[in-house]
Amino acid sequence: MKITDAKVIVCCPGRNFVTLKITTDAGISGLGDATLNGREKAVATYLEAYCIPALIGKDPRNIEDIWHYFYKGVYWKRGAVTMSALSAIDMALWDIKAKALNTPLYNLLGGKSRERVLVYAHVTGKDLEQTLEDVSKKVEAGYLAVRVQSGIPGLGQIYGVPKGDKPYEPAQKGLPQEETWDTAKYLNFVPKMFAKIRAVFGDDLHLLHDVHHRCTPIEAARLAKELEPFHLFWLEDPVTAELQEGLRLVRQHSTTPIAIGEVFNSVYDYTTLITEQLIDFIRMPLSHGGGITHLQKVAAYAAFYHIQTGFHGATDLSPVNLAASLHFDLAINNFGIQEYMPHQEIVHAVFTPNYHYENGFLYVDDTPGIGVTFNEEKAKQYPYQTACLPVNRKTDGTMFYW
Ligand code: CS2
Ligand code: MG
Repeated sequence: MKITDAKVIVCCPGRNFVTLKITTDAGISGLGDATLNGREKAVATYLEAYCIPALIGKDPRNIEDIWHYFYKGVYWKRGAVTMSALSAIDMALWDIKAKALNTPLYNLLGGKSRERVLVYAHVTGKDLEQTLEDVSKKVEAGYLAVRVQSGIPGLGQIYGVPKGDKPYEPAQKGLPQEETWDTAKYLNFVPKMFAKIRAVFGDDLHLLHDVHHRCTPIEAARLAKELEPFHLFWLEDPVTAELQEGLRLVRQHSTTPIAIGEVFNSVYDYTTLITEQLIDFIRMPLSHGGGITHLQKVAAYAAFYHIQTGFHGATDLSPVNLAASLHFDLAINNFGIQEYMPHQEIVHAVFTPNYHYENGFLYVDDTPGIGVTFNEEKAKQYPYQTACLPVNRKTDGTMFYW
């Protein structure tokens, strides 16, 4: 079998997505998600200029060799753009292989370890009252796990809180919008929020929270310690994790489980975190972390340190990534939970998913391959629109992490 063509389709059905389609001489094609929120054109250009020409003529069945061609063979290694491109190539090759063997992808990953995938929903609100209402809505919808983000008294627009009634999409058209932040106000509010949620909804609902990289290690240690009575399923990205050893300070002070890695793109981002058991869940998604080939290795490595998966699954990762993640989630033993932010209906005009939600779980069907179909004609109706993630300043004007 030979790769005869490959192309990148950038489209914007409600938000931007980058999709790689690889076609073979057997008439089988595969899809990969190359979306990197706010940096879509960078990944598309890298694929078109430097990857696709080298893909033509290769045997798509040699996934491991092609992975290393675009990893070891590239002098300037790693990084979000290059690894998102490699992830999409890898995803598309696994899609082709499974289709060629006429089997759903999970069968190539060890088969089913479970029949369904536990997911968590996003709960949000401009204030505590609205947030509690949204918890109720998600519980009524059958979710067993919810990630809770809320507006902070005294602060304006912050991460995780939609504007008005629009669905939450952090990337906005044009140049980055500015948000403001006050860690002291945040640290004073969040424990009170979870105390209230536990008081109203009891102990069984899995509660998660995303700090979104905004504490110093000692601030994160304080927060993790103060949240212990509420038994969170996880506290996500408590600190910006370029300094992996920073998590030692958090670990010393709290038993609140920690999840990290949605902004990571290779195993090397995790080595200290995993080997020193500083985390409990790996978040690095298939579409940014080197695809199935690399995440198989990282998830296996993590398993020996009692660490589970909890893949990123925000709406800025496409249905191709979500479906591939579900196959992976079904197969591995150390699965933890899957993030599930349902895409807007308009997205399904272009991407036809092969998964469905039911009572707190996602189910993927037995369509061969990853199982998502992509309508190229429809995609043309939604041209790319420049959109950037916000930037974030402390209330004193200091530039901070978003
Ligand atoms: C968030 C993401 O889902 C999450 O955990 O951290 O929504 C993140 O803000 C976006 O993916 C950024 O594009
Ligand atoms: Mg996050």
